[in-house]
Amino acid sequence: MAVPKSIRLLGIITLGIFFYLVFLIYSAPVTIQAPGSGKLEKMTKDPNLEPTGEPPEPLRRVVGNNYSPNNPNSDRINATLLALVRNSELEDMLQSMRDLERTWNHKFNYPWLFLNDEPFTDEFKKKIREATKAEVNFDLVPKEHWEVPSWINEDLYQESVELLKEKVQYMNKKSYHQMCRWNSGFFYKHPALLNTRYYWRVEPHVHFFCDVDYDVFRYMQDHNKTYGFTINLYDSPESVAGLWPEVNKFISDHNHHLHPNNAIKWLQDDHNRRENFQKANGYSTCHFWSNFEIGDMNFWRSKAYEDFFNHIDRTGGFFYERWGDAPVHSIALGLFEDSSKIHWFRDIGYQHIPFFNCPNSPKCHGCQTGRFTDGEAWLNRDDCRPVWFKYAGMG
Ligand SMILES: Nc1nc2c(ncn2[C@@H]2O[C@H](COP(=O)(O)OP(=O)(O)O)[C@@H](O)[C@H]2O)c(=O)[nH]1
Ligand SMILES: *[C@@H]1O[C@H](CO)[C@@H](O)[C@H](O)[C@H]1NC(C)=O
Ligand SMILES: *[C@@H]1O[C@H](CO)[C@@H](O)[C@H](O)[C@H]1NC(C)=O
Ligand SMILES: [Mg+2]
Repeated sequence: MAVPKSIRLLGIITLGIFFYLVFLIYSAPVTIQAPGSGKLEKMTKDPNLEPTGEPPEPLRRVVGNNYSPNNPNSDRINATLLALVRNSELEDMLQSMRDLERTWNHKFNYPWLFLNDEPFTDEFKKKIREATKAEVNFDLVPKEHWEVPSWINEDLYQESVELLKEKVQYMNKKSYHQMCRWNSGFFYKHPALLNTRYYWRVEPHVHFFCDVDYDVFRYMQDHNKTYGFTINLYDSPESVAGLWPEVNKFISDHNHHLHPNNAIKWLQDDHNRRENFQKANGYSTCHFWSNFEIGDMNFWRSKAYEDFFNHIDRTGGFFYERWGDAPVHSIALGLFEDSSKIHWFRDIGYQHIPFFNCPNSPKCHGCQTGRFTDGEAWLNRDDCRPVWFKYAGMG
């Protein structure tokens, strides 16, 4: 049956408009605005597109055998690679290790420490040991660091799960809440870490893309850095709705803990993602993505952080909501630390699904320069780096 010409034309125009809209949505994710949100902050140019080299000297490099695995007088400092991981994640852990050993640790041979709430299997230990020539240690998380604290009411937890499970990922997975609480307030208290100052947190199933030819721990120490990150994100506001009000209570009683050069403006930014700020009751939800961290545990061991952690822990928010260690760490750093001591490791190419840090450097292979996500286009809105750079700079 012949379709009249006018109808055919209408069809073509409708299709045309449809594809144009699809094009708009996918070609310009950074300018998409949620209803009611303000204008999005825009970096004039993504710094990952600019040629990226090493951070400033002094940098400590391999010379002769100064970083050999068995050298008792090596140039290594008081630091370790650190992974909390389950036996079932062996293959994913090996993949992360292979990348980090290839790009960095086969040169510097820092020890690895693997922690677990259950004993590691012999197979796990054997395969992990084979993946590095550096020292490897395995240990259990002490029970009292992992178990659900006595003040958590099981019925209230179950009710909270029912309320939030549709909106908050992992809400119904109790071990995830335990893991977040442990990463917030306990990892640096592990007996095997008491003589260690710096750590590099490594998760299973992450990627490292760029050769790094200096000792990053030494960089932290020589440049007085407390914390290094690669990715800076917005969080799901429903997971932390009650956190900022508790932070405010804490601050009003402990004003003296605030650092004069803090980054509270980053934490309170309401410009880009106004709906996050509103749902999180005054917190931008911006945070350092903590599956990657290079840090100085003396910060977590400070009086300010201990007081802060105890305050928020007592409220039960790690269970009745799903406060993550990333927002908890980030809020503490943003309040109690000099923001110039927080370093963006722009030169460390990194991926944890679904986000990347991929600099423009001949030392990088296997990631697409400047790509922020390989997930859905709307995930590009989750980049909070512009807000961090605006308030704290790129140091
Ligand atoms: N031993 C142990 N490790 C866990 C548990 N839950 C999470 N982890 C570890 O905690 C980190 C974060 O968990 P992951 O599943 O990657 O969460 P996601 O990255 O937020 O999706 C990873 O290093 C996991 O191996 C647990 O119950 N036991
Ligand atoms: C390593 O760091 C820890 C924590 O800061 C400290 O107690 C310890 O004395 C340091 N050890 C060495 C050998 O520097
Ligand atoms: C780091 O701090 C020490 C002691 O406060 C100071 O002497 C040194 O100059 C600082 N170094 C840098 C690179 O800021
Ligand atoms: Mg993970």
